[in-house]
Amino acid sequence: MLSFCSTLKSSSVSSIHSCNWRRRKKPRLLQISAVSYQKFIDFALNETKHHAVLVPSPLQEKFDTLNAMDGKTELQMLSFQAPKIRLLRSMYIQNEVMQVLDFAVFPKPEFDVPIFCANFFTNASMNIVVLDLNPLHNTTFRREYKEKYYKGLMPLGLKYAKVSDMLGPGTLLPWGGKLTSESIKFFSPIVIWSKFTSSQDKHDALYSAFMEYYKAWLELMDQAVEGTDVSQIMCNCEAQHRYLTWRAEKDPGHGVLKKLIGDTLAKDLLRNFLFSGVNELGSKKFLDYFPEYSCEDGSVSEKRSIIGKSFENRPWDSRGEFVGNNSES
Ligand code: BLA
Repeated sequence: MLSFCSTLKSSSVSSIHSCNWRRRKKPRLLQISAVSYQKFIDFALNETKHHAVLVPSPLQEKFDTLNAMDGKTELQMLSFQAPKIRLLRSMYIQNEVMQVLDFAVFPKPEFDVPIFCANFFTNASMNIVVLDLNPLHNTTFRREYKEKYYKGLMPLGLKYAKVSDMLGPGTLLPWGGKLTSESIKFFSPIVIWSKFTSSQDKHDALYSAFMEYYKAWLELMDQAVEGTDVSQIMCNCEAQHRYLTWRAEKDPGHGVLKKLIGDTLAKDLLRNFLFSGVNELGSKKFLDYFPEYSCEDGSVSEKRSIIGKSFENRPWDSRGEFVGNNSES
């Protein structure tokens, strides 16, 4: 189903090669911005191999390389599984003016370890970045969960959230400002949420944060002990399903994906690759989890947020306690 676009690739490639000497140079915007998310993927896969035996996921066969309708954009998909990992998958999108990385690792439901989440969108003028170990359970209400996973990670979070003396004043990856209020519940106290214009320093800081966060996640995975309590496993499963349901419906990347590959393929990619498990891990629907999005006719509201945007500043203090909107005017 995903392969019909592949003809677009060959036509775009041949049109580039058939150009004559008057051809203008390809725009080099992204080379200037000094970023390539390929090395992030290479690092993560290499590092994972030191901790687990990765085998290709059954999804790999269907979701491989895809060429967008514009004939200029390539989407590269990779997916694996491992004894403790239900799905490790990455999507890397690139063209002459944009690069996107969506890298996530979902544990098997027997483990309550957080979900590793790296979402980076880069175009000529802006970088939009989310890097986190997304909690499976609410870190405000489930104190023991917060203690178990985030207490030890707070120094790492603070390192990237605070002024770095070594690298000059100011935070390298400053809080990105107001965001969809509903999203904050899926983030942990160490989330890096940032928006910035490209510079070598920022991209180096992002790569360094990615490496450190990923190593930290792998450590958690190494230490994780398989749960045996059925109700606990069911609880992990539902938490992951709720997360997948949210993202498959409301992730901010949908618009870009639909533009690149059309509504039908985008939906297929979202439900069967990026957030695979949404059809299998549970039977609840979006409105069962998020009834506030219900329209009068019973359909799901197209709005991304019902509450609106909030959290101008980081809503956690240095101990990882949620302080919400207190710091807002
Ligand atoms: C913007 N992406 C955003 C924003 C967030 C995220 C918080 C700011 C806008 C907002 O407030 O919603 C990311 N939100 C997340 C993540 C979670 C969440 C990771 O709730 C997890 C629970 N981003 C991608 C991909 C693309 C992309 C794959 O991850 C494109 C294919 C694009 N993200 C993208 C764009 C914007 C954005 C274009 C800015 C436009 C907008 O805000 O609508």
